[in-house]
Amino acid sequence: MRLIESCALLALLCSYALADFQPKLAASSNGKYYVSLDKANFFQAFLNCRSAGLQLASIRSQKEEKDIEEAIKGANPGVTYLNGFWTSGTNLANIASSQYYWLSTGGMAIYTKWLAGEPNNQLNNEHCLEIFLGEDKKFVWNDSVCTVNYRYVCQDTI
Ligand SMILES: [Ca+2]
Repeated sequence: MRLIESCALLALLCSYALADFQPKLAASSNGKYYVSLDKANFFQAFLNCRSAGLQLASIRSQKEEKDIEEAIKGANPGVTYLNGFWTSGTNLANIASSQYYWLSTGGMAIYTKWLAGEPNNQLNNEHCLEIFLGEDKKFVWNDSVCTVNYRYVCQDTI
């Protein structure tokens, strides 16, 4: 096989291999957010977003919160009570603190939308931030167990 054919074959194989690692994502109407169709734990969600050239989402303002809520609703017309989605929020760098940081940006979570009573670090085992649809059909935040599988939201720019 000539060199050029080898390279072409390698590129083809690589593109298939990469395709196998692409998470299933639904793009939001504004093209900024990608809502997963699969579930993964917090760490795998972070890797899945990166493997798609994206970042696990961060929510730094009311505007970003609203945009992410719209993206989730848009990707999930049937989204129901308690459906949770991972963001990049975590306090794993210092679990003694209830201050959360966005792993994708390194920034402190200043804007917040915690459900009343959260983050509660239940059983001293909740260190990752999910956004979920609350009982009153409004999205709120909760600290949850990082190894639980949830859907997740990626974003294309920070
Ligand atoms: Ca909690």
